[in-house]
Amino acid sequence: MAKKQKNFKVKDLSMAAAGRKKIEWAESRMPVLMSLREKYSKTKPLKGFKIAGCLHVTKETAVLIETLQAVGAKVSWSGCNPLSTQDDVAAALAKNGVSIYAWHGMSVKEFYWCIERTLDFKPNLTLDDGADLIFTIHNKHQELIPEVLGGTEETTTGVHRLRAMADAGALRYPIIAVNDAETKWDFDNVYGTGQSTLDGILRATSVLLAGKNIVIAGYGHCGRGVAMRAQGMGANTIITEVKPTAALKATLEGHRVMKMDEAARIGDIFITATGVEDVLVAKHFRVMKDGAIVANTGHYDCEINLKDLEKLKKSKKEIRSNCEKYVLKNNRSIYVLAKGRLVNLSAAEGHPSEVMDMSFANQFMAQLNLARLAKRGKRLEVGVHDIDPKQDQEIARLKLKTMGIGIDKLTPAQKAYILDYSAGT
Ligand code: 9W1
Repeated sequence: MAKKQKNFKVKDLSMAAAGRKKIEWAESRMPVLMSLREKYSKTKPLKGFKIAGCLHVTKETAVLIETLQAVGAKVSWSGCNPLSTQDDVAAALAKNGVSIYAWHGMSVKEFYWCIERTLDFKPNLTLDDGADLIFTIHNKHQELIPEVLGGTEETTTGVHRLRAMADAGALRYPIIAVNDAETKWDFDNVYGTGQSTLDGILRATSVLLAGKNIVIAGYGHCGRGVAMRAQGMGANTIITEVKPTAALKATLEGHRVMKMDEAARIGDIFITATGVEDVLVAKHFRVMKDGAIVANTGHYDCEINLKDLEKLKKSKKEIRSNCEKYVLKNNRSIYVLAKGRLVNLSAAEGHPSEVMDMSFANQFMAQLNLARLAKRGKRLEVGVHDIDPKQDQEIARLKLKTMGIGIDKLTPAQKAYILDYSAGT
């Protein structure tokens, strides 16, 4: 008798029970996605569809995957970052029949091997975070393209690259840009990063935030979220910026704004959230107070120039997990969290499940829309499409409902008033 081929590869299947507990916890915090699961598991609108996904294998992603399965889809999956896979979650998914290829710490070669394995069942829908799956299909497996009805993309970076690809005429199947939903990017960046960054700093240090001078470099969505939460914890927030309108906004939202050269002297905790390199360099480290803590929550790990700090140091040691103490030649100490990498991912658990609930509800609905069109014999035009704005509002409405919050409706008279241009003043 032929041996049944194993259709997954994970670190250790015996971790499945621990992973299952994490997934159960996430389910209890993701009511929108769970309500969509319940609603559509009766009609199973994804029956007959094969979805290949490439997205961080986390407890939240597991809730998305099992929702897709519950409404009839066959699913294969790989992680979109070699370091973001939670091995226990991957084990739980493998045990539950997902063709999953993901383990923490894989090599780049293994990363692409995993993506290819998720294509073995010839998917008709793709779900991406960073577009690697779409790129692999376009570059190495063009024979699959006629079968693919469309794909969805989770991130800003992925959407940028896909738009460039579409402009160059190289994109060959339609994509829905999940990132551009307001219930995705706005909530991820502001409330997701805001809380998880402070969470990471607290797990790595357990310091009191109240009364501290917390310097936040960058007042984009992420910086604004971090500043808002730090303020709420009783910190004295200081913002550094290069953009006049952002600096003005920060000022009017109750933060002090100053140059980094000045802030470096008075900060107790520094958090970079700019997206550019060399925000904190030698001249800043030299003047920092003894005991200053520095952390990064921007996408790249070059915002804090650790090479400069290495040159200034007398000694270095890990004093807590994710916390390294540098003693400088001037005898002052500076503590660097998570080696300058994203502190919210390294020292905490990424965005809270409640935030991922909305992002993944958008993913789910976008996949459903692609399938619905296909069943009517239609397909979106090849190109990058926005999320339906009605869907965006619907997800926000569902989220409010799960929180027990009711909102008002415009009366017909109010609607008419808005559209009336004859009244003037
Ligand atoms: N995405 N489920 C690490 C997350 C890595 C990660 C990354 C998230 C989620 C930013 C997506 C060690 C979760 C994710 C836990 C974790 C992301 C990179 C999520 C936040 C983004 C490069 N980017 N994200 N939860 N790793 O939180 O899917 O713990």
